[in-house]
Amino acid sequence: MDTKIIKFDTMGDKRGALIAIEQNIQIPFDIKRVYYIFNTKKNVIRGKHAHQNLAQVLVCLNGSCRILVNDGFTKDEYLLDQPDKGLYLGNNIWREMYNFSDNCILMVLASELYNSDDYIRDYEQFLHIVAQNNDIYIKH
Ligand code: T46
Repeated sequence: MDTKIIKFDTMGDKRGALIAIEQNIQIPFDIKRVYYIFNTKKNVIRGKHAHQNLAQVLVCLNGSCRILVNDGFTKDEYLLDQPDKGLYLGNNIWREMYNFSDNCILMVLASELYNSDDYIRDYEQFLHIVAQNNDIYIKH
């Protein structure tokens, strides 16, 4: 699966901690966009889509949340609960974010500008695209 955890070095001194993130160093792409998700209500599931041409790294700056990832063959779950832990997501990964703590701030670094046409929001269509990409014949 095209996902991985990236650990960031924490620099610090007696005043506190600092993490620096640079494109093509800690992040394996040019960063074209940054957004952050916060004030997410309890019991809400966000995401529920995949991207065709977008790499992203998700970092929980405060609080915690869980991320389900699914490449059409296997599923995995990550807990993001530390600002020194990033979750890299490549193309064609179905993602669902849930269990947001009240104080959760989820920052996302993205390889492309926002493009609503890049989203695959239908799960059956996602499975179909994954099967096509892997030359798997789908019986109807
Ligand atoms: C993803 C997960 C991790 C914009 O106008 N520009 C943007 O850059 C983004 C990301 C969103 N929006 C608008 C589109 C919607 O009207 O913000 C609203 C909420 O977006 P969405 O429902 O897509 O949010 P999530 O949390 O379900 O998904 C987001 C990203 O969209 C998605 O790419 O991988 O976070």
